[in-house]
Amino acid sequence: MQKKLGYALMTLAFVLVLVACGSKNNSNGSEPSQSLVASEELVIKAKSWEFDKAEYIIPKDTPVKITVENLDGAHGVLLSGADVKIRGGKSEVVTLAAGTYEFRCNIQCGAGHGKMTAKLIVQ
Ligand SMILES: [Cu+2]
Repeated sequence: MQKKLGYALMTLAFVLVLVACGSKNNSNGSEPSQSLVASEELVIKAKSWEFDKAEYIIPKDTPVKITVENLDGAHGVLLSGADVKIRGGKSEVVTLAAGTYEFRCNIQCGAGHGKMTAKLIVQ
């Protein structure tokens, strides 16, 4: 009788140890970090020698990911009135105050380089 009780207690202790260890696994509830995620996105397409639009519109005071895509040649965007420079093939997250920003190609890309201007309207 004594032996049986002892065995039962041993078994119970063993089960408790297993349960305690098993419950450790579910404690990694870490959420993905959200560092400067742009809520809006703008793609400016550049080719020789123009941008795909004369005017681009983005919301003010909002992080916007601006991507400059080269359709042909190598171009870039230099925004006047803001410290923003984006090379073709690259993206930049910018937050701008309301206003109209002129921009131009900032890479010497050939004969029509001087014509490569457009506007970014932030409103
Ligand atoms: Cu150019």
